[in-house]
Amino acid sequence: MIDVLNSSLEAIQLEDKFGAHNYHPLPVVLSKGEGVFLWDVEGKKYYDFLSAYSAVNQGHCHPRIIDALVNQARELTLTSRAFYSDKLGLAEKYFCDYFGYDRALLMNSGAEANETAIKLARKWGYKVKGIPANEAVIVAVERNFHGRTTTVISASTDPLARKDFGPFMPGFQIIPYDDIAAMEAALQNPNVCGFWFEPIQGEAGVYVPEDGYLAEAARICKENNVLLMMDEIQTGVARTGKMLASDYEDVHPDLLILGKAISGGVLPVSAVLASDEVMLTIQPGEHGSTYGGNPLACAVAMEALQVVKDENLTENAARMGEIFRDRMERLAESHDLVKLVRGKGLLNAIVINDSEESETAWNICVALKENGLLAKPTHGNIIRFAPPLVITEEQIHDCCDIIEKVIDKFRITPN
Ligand code: IF1
Repeated sequence: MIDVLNSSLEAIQLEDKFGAHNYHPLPVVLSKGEGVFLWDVEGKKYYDFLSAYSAVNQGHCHPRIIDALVNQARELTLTSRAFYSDKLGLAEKYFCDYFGYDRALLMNSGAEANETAIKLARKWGYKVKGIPANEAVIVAVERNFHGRTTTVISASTDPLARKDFGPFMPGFQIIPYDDIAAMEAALQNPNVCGFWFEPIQGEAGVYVPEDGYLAEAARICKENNVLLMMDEIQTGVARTGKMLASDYEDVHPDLLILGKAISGGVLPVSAVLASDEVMLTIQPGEHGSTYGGNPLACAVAMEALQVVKDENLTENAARMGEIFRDRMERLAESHDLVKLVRGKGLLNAIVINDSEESETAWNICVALKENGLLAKPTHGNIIRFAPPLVITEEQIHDCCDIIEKVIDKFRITPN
């Protein structure tokens, strides 16, 4: 018997009583989404400025994507890869044509796509580069976020992501982000098979590297016969004002790692794209997943990506992002509570002028919620702002008005 919830409070109490406490959500219970808007159980309307961490770039419940889901769901949802389906080949070709690669391997979560990329880089390292067995090294960067599985967190530098989850997977070397000299040095090691990073570090607080970093990273990888493994799970699919953040510097990653918005927030789809040389190092039976590349995921992903092109979401993200950062920069000039704004396209964050340990960013987000805008702090005192890319100029100004009104009235409560 499926119970119906009568209030937000009841929903929170149920999760508190029956669920794992692996999150600390903002106190709001959502029951409906459409475009840039969300509604809570009591019917209050909000602007969504998180987009489910950039998974809902096309806007909530996009009609074309929902239709693709429903139509396919009525035909065939899952066969497993033990048999062929009539959708996987079409989706693989669609992905390859869309992003310019030879081959695609579809998985489910972003963490799984990163795990797949690690396995591909290692396999290529042994079979093509000739690295001695079990000696392959993948170089990653400080403050990375690539998911929550135990191999992925083995490369994390975040104590919260690692504490009491050891022992960890060997074979990772960590260097500073946005540091070319450190990368030149690390990739001299002939056992390095991959350099693995995000073109903009989302979770860390929307850290945008110096211009030229992506191009330099690609040059150094090429010179050292190392695979460039780019995690575009959060920055991809038009979020930063280009289809991929890599496009800002015309970089073509050897391993392109995608997730989140490739399925428009409808169901989990992730993918790794690569050349024949890299992808064909994996033989039948060496990798897989029950739901990976299922017909439903394929139908939804093709429509979700087509919507991005048909609705010019890349251009809109670039234009709306300019307007947003301009208004936040003016806010930072007039309020010492806001230190700075940074980001590209519609992946932005403001840094609050208070200690990392303070509750200020959280309290500002609670006040924003009360004023009809949903956002959430990331590490410490940084608030990420990432609305769906379908947001209009009028709506972005409306949201900036809300943010300014909240910051204007906000007073830091003394500890
Ligand atoms: C959480 C963060 C964002 C990602 C990048 C891989 C993954 C993610 C660049 C893994 C996922 C999500 C996970 C979610 C919160 C959110 C998040 F705060 F955790 F880091 F967006 F910044 N690469 N990010 O951003 O993809 O397995 O989740 O599908 O775990 O709390 P996933």
